[in-house]
Amino acid sequence: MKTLAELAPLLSTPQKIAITHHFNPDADALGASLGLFHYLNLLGHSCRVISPNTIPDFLLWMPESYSVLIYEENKQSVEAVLNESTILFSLDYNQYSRTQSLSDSLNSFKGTKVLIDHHLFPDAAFDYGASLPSKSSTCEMVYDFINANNGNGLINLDIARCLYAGVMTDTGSFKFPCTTAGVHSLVADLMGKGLQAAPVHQSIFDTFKENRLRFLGYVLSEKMIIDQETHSALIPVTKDELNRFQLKTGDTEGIVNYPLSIQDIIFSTFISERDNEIRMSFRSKGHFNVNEFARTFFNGGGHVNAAGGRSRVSLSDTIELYRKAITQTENQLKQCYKELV
Ligand SMILES: [Mn+2]
Repeated sequence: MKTLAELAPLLSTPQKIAITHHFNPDADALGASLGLFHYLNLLGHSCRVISPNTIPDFLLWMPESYSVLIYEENKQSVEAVLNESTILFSLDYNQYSRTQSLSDSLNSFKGTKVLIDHHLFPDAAFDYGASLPSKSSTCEMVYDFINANNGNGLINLDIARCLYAGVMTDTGSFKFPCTTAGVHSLVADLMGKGLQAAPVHQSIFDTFKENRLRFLGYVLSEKMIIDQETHSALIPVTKDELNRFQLKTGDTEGIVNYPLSIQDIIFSTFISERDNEIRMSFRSKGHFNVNEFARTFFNGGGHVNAAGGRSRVSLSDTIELYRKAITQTENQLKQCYKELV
């Protein structure tokens, strides 16, 4: 894979560009896509953002989110855009399978394939790009890319708001260890260009419907299981409970983080029973590697402090597997706890 810097000559003439992100886009995936979209358009390229599936409501404020093509709703238009594009950007994911049903079309893309991502283990399919786990977010990498191309002067409020959203969410509002001095410099630079940070924060975090907050109250009060011995917490929820509170996709987002606000808890797991599978989210504080935990036990992965996984057995069997996994990692959990305090 060639570096992003080597892409510059190709971008010196107007190109048709398709920008994609992973299934179930979050603020980093969509923010990076639209931030790059606005920037490349300013350079005279003709761009389209393609999302594998629908964009959650709390991200629809992003400038031009309504122009994003949704593959699941508009397969023919997406195929047409991919056919006429010369460059394909993959943002916030590094394996085409992360786009689910879109992956076949991306795999057979004939033009130049570019990767900008911050996850581990990139696929060999990309011609140019980088996947840097040391970076807080894909939005930070898009910002770096713009700067490396001497484009900082082109960063307008639309770009600033999109990029800020991804950096803010992927750093847990600037509290995760990936919040480097560089991240704060980026924010200072964007604010220097007129970015209002508070409204971005509000549009993303203060958008709960009543049922969602009541569900949060219910699970924290009735479902959260704390194991002080291993410094871990588990929240399992059934399909019935999700239905009872009429939750929509994305409504359980963030619940996994709450147990980490308890003193001495360094590892948190959220398990939810969905239509065809059991979904799992993992979060940790300090050195406990949830990417490794998810990979080893639950066919998943992610980052050191945030990862996801899945299970094809029943909810109760999954909980049983989880308990076995905790037993196997107990010493590691205790060691990581000691290092933290
Ligand atoms: Mn990300």
